[in-house]
Amino acid sequence: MYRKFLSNSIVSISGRMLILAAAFSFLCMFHSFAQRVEISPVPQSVEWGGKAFDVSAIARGDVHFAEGVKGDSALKRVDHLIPEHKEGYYLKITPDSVILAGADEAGLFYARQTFGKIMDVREMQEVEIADYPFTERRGVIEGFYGNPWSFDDRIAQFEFYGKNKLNTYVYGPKDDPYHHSRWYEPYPEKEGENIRQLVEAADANRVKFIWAMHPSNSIVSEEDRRKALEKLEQMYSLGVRAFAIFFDDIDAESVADQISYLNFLTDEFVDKKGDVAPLAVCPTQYNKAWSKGSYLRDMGEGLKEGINMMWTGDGVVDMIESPDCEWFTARTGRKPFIWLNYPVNDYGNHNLLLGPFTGNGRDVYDKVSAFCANPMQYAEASKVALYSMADYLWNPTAYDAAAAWERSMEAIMPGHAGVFRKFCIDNVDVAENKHNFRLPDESPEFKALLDKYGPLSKKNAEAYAAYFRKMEDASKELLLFRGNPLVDEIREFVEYYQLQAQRGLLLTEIAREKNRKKRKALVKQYEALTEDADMLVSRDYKGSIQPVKAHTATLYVEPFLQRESKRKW
Ligand code: 14T
Repeated sequence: MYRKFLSNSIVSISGRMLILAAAFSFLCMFHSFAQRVEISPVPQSVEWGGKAFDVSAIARGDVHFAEGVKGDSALKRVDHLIPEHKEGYYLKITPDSVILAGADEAGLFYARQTFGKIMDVREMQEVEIADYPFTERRGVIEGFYGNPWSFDDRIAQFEFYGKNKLNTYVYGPKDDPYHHSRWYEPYPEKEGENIRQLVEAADANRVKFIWAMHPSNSIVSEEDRRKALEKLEQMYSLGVRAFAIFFDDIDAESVADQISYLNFLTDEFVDKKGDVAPLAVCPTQYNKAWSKGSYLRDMGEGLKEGINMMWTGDGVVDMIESPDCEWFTARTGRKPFIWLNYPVNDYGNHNLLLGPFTGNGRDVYDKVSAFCANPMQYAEASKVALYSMADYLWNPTAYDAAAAWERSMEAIMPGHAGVFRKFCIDNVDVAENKHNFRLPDESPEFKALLDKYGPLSKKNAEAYAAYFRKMEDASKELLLFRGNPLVDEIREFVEYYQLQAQRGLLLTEIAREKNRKKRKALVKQYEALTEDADMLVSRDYKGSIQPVKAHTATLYVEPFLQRESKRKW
């Protein structure tokens, strides 16, 4: 609407008038932009208009609301505008009305999510949105080794998934004994009750809760199968209506036994219940590098229709491109249920993975049956990657990794995006690991300093010091937060980062200190801080599966500190 005005006015006038018109339209533009909100995932189509109404108009009852799903009589006039896509919606705000029209119930839910975001500002703008997801099943697979997420972590996640239009959650933390090592034991009363509440919270956010069981090789005997049915029955009684079976990370697998087990559970449980979704399975050969013989073909051929097979891509930790999916589908006759091993860090858990979400193809959305990310045991910190992934899966053609990453900062640390961003930019890479998976875009500004100045000297010390001061400022501000779930979760990492900044500052002082004795004293201080940093341990509480030494900025900053501190000062 606004664009039209701008082009009309420019054609009809010229010279000085043009400048005036340009200035006027610039002001208008500024005004209208100020009230726009950034909607994430980025909708398929958005047309902003002029001012609609003040939020208080809603409370006064001055705004007419029409909400519903396709077919509802109240939505007759906009019926043809609702996208013909599952989970799609049409949303329109005019000066006196709001229309929220879903293609289905999920679509209406997402229309409300988008509207909730638009309501963030006091003065709302006219807008017309037609939106729907490209990828049908989008979400998270809690499938890592180490401390499982807590109940509160998961509740917060589901709310986050609702907001970011993710619709799937797979429960399969390796270190929940009732999932893996003692899969055959029923959840005790309290843990069971927690699952029930989680399923409810997932439902309330339109998230499908898939509970996974990892029976390893105990799948053949009559007793094993009876126990499996009993366990699934318990989970059903707690509200679970979708299940997965994991066979990853075991040896001596028998594909025939696995097939017969899954088909047995389908006949004896899924089909008998009638309201349970088809099973999903994580095969033992879950990536291309590990696949050999006829395993995948056999499984694809032998499994009952509708059973989805999980797949991590060309390797265990690898981004997904459409040829990877095609390779899989050619063998199994099924679209892969992607298990993306990012931002999981259980194979390199000293590092947090807080960089942009990149590397997956824009054209995989219709070549997968689902796309789920395995996150870090740090649930809040995982939101950095998950926010962007949600955007990528919803609207891959418009996906801009850098822009999504920037937006995520404000969504995750409202009001403090800048300091959190500083911490994130220095925590991208996962350091050396057995999968040879590296993320080279860490600390780009520090890298630029290294390229420009090389080793520390009296002359360049100030340039390096400026960088370390920014690190220190960011860590100080973050550490002030108490009771913030994100900062509390990663506190030891932020403390390490602060000490790292201070170590860097000490080195720059050393480089500038003329007095040898004073230099020696500063080196002592440096060593003391390094010892303090080495003692920082995350997940160091009673009952922790495994404590984790916290490291930060390991790609360029830490190696620089270690190199420089070893010089003869
Ligand atoms: F099932 C799979 F798709 C999968 O990825 N399984 C595990 C998973 O639980 C873990 O979080 C992930 C990342 O470390 O990798 C798989 O676990 C492994 C992978 C290995 F290559 C465990 C040991 C390995 F040597």
